[in-house]
Amino acid sequence: MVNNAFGEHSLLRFDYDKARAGGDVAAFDRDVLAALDSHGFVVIENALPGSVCDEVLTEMRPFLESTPHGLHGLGGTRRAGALVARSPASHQMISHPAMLRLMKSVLGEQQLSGNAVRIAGREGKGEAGYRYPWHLHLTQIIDVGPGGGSESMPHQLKLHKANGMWVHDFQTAGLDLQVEIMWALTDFTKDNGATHVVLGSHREQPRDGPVGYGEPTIQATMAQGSALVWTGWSVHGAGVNRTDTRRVGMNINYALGFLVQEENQFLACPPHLARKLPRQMQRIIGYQQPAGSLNYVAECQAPEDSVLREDFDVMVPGAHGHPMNPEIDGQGIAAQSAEELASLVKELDAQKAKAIAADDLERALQIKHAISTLRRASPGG
Ligand SMILES: O=C(O)CCC(=O)C(=O)O
Repeated sequence: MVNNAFGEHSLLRFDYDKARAGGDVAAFDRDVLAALDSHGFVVIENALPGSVCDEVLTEMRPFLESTPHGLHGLGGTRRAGALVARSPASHQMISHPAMLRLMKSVLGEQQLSGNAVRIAGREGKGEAGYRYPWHLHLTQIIDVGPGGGSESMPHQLKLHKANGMWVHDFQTAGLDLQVEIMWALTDFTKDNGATHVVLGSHREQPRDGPVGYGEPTIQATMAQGSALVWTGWSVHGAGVNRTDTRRVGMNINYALGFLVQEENQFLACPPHLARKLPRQMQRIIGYQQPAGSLNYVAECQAPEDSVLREDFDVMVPGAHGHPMNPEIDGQGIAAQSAEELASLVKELDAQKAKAIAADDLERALQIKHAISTLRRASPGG
């Protein structure tokens, strides 16, 4: 129990496995929603087996290990995205039935206190037809390594509310715009940097006020396979990792989905065509970051630093092309010498020739991109 400027609050925990085994998933859904409403955060324990988390870690390891810490000013963390494309195992988290039901309640039906759906002169909570569309907003591994968040490797993104990313001041709009879920891919402990939360901060008035940032935090410890859920108004931030192992979380966020392009320009003019356009036209059709982190790609890159580049392939580890600092980040995919680079390139060239012979041009193109990424990352490449 915590007593702070927002009243008495607790970080409540509900066990998904037990609820399923007991057959009372509807009560579980109600309890989770009520806890999120009252306290701004809730933990769902045993949401998935640890083995699924291990699979995601295995699928994402090449991408994480070829990504520097602090890329794009994100401090003592390594971040890698594009999970839908790169990690089939992550689909079990992204489309987890309990999470999707919760998104329907919080985003679609605006069921949290004080909010309501307002569509075409109708207003209400959850009645048939009164639902906002919502969709996946972000998939991002947040990997806090040993020393991450300490003075020598600070988190630039300290305590924050996710809704601050939109340019419009939504605090009086009476809307829940997004929900964030932090899946524990490894155990989250006090020592390894479990997320700090300010319970009740989602109810601050005005909603974007300063009080929440000065209140005491508690850390949301949880076991691998659990998930911490919070609203876009809830104050939170990563902790400091004082251990020698990595704390790996996976943010899966969902947001309201109606202010999108009526004609989807990214599909109507995909990257291989958009690349050839003048920069002004690329920006007009949406290949740009309108504000802050909005519209980033994979490892938090701007479109012009990723999909608009000729040699970018989201499936190639290290395709972001940003240099690693071997002391902090490890070697990544870089070769250690000109000889090693030559031998790796020779091997990849042979694989490319085989792919071409088998008429697998997509694979051949991917290998071509892997070669150019390897060259960029390696000394003398
Ligand atoms: O890694 C965490 O525990 C939360 C960090 C976070 O929300 C962020 O930096 O965007």
